[in-house]
Parts: sequence; structure tokens; C-alpha cells
Amino acid sequence: MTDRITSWHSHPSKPRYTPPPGAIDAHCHVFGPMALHPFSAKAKYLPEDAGPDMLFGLRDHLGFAKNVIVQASCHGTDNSATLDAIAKSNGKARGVAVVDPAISEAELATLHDGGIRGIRFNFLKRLVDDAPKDKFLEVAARLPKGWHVVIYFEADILEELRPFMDAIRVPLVIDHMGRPDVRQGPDGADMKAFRAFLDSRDDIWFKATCPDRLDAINDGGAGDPWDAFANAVAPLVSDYQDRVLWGTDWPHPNMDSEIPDDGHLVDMIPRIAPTAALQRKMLIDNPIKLYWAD
Ligand code: 0GY
Repeated sequence: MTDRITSWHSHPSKPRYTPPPGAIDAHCHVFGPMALHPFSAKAKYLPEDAGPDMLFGLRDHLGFAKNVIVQASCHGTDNSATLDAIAKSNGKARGVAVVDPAISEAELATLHDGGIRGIRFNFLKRLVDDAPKDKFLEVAARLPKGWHVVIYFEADILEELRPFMDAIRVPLVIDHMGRPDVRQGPDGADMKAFRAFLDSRDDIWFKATCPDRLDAINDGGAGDPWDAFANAVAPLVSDYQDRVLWGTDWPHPNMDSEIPDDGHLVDMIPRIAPTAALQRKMLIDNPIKLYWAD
């Protein structure tokens, strides 16, 4: 394993856009601190500590009220860092866990009590060693009431994953819209395939997140201010406004170059959700339904 990496901006700017009161950052993570919550032996990157104090400081700086903390792959199936952050949030955070599919009902109930409302299946080969679909289906069928499944995949395996995802009977939340090539534009092949997938059920949600990953100079994009992302994603948000979530993705796992300014990420919000009504759905109403329904 190489040196520990810092993947976040040290002094993010203050956004020009002000989120509405109660806005939720519905995709972010914590790393460690390692002394309390060691990283997994199977971690594909080893980050510097980015614990709850830093996350909550950023939340306040950016003008958000709450966080949904998604267990990052570097912590494997040990959810203690995520649970610890939720416990320290004074009710202002909930989370998504990554579990061993053999997890017991009692352990799932403990996660629920700790603020977890979903589990994540990660299909990115650069992040995880294996993604056993049969075991994932088994655990997805016995989740606590009201939970959902978050799935992270790249556009080139959407079709291959369709039978697997169709077999999951709880709501699905797709990270970063399944990573479309935003340079293709709003009517490109990747967006068309993703829309067809959304149209197949009415309980598939998605995160309009990560312009920094999807429009990166390193990948042939234009970089900040991520115009191709805004152009490709705004129609999707408008057409599926009751199913969209938004998040910073802080502390931007695994980004070792083109680290985004979080203030600039927040300024993407009015570009993909131009009206107050759309912003309210994306930042408040939709995440409340998935994470604070009770
Ligand atoms: C993200 C994206 C990435 C990493 C992880 O769990 C993770 O390590 O999700 C990535 O490298 O694309 O959503 O945080």
C-alpha cells in the first residue's frame, strides 16, 4: 500500500449559491480517524484522516443542515467509523453501510438503531475485489423495513447488471447516475440507457453527483466548472425530479489530482436544478423520504 493520500481541498470556497434551510448532503463519507477506526486490509487506497469534526465543519461552511454518510470502500465491512460519525451528529446524519452478506438479523437491527437506512453494493473493480451477486440478492431480501440498496457501477456494465438489479425488491439508489460519459450530452447513449433503466421501475433513485469525476480533465473532460456535466445532467434532474438526490462526495475518495473545490460543487446545484421547487425536492424532500421517513 502506498502513502496515505489527502483527497480534499484544504480551504474550499464559500459557495455563491445558498442551499435552502434543511438541505441535505446525501453522499459523503468519513475516513477514520485511523487510530480509532483502522482501514480495511483490503483497502485500495489509504487516505489521511477525515473524521466527523471535519465533515460537520464543511457541512456548516457550505450551508447544509444534514449529511447522509456512505460507508467508503477503504473501511470494508467495518461500519464503526460511519456509525461513530452518525452518533456524533446530534441527529443530523444518517448512513448507508457496507455489510458482509452473511450479516445476522440482530446486526442489521443494530445498524438500524445506529442510523443506517441502506446498504451499498460496489461494482467498481478498482475499489473492491469481488461483488458476489447471489449473496447480495440474499441479503437484499432480508433488510429491515424501509431500507434501500445503493449501487455503484460504471455505465459500461449497466446492461449486464439489469437482471441482478431487477431482482432486488427494495428501492434502488444509483451512485453518480451510474457514471455516464457526460461528454455525450443529455441524449447520448449512456444517458438514454440510464433513462430506460429509470423508466423500468418507479422506485429507482439516483444521485446527480460528482461533476469532478464525470467531467475530469484526466478523463478527457473539461474540468471545473464542469459544463458538460451541467448540460447532460440538468434535463435528467428536471425529468426525474422526485427521484434525485445530491451530495458533495466529500472527502472525495481516491482523488489524487483535480481535487474539487467543494464551494464550486455546491454552485453546480442551481445549474442542474434551476428553480427553488426543484432544489427543494433534490436537497430536502427526496432525501427525507429515504433517510428520515421515521
Ligand atoms: C465515491 C466514489 C469512489 C469511491 C468510493 O467507497 C469508495 O471508496 O465510493 C470512487 O473512487 O469513485 O462515491 O465515493
